[in-house]
Amino acid sequence: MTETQRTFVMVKPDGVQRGLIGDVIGRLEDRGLKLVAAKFVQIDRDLAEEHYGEHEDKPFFEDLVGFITSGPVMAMVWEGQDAVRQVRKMMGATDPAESAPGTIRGDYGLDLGRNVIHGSDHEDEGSWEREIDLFFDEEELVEYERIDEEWLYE
Ligand code: DAT
Ligand code: MG
Repeated sequence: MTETQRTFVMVKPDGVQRGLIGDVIGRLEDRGLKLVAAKFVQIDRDLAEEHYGEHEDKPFFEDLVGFITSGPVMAMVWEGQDAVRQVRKMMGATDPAESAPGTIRGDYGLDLGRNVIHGSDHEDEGSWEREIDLFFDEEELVEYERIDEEWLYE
């Protein structure tokens, strides 16, 4: 059986301003993923630079940090079978122009710099733990069972 995982997901400032928090949460809930933590916050520069540390040498780093700190974000942790990869699939490609219709970015974005959602990288082993730790304390991660869990998993 594929392992149960936790992944860090964030509705970015454009998604918040455009009223897409509910839709994003709804899609993840409908898929069967379980919300285990959520925080509505405005990220400061230090946190943004740390979160996007892997991109610090890229030419777009300054714009990226400026954008992610420009307004509140909805930071969350979601849990489920193969959650990291499955959320990435639901998000779509990094560039919304290349994202398939039906994905979050493919349905709501047009511009690479305004791509609505962040999700931990499934190819970057350990990135999800690092990102969850950056945004949440251990006691903020809630353990409970969804009432439909026995119908979601064989
Ligand atoms: P993802 O958000 O799909 O994990 P990433 O980690 O490669 O993509 O990049 C982080 C964010 O940086 C991405 O959501 C949008 C922005 N970005 C990535 N590549 C870019 C580029 N070539 N020009 C401008 N912004 C870029
Ligand atoms: Mg990434």
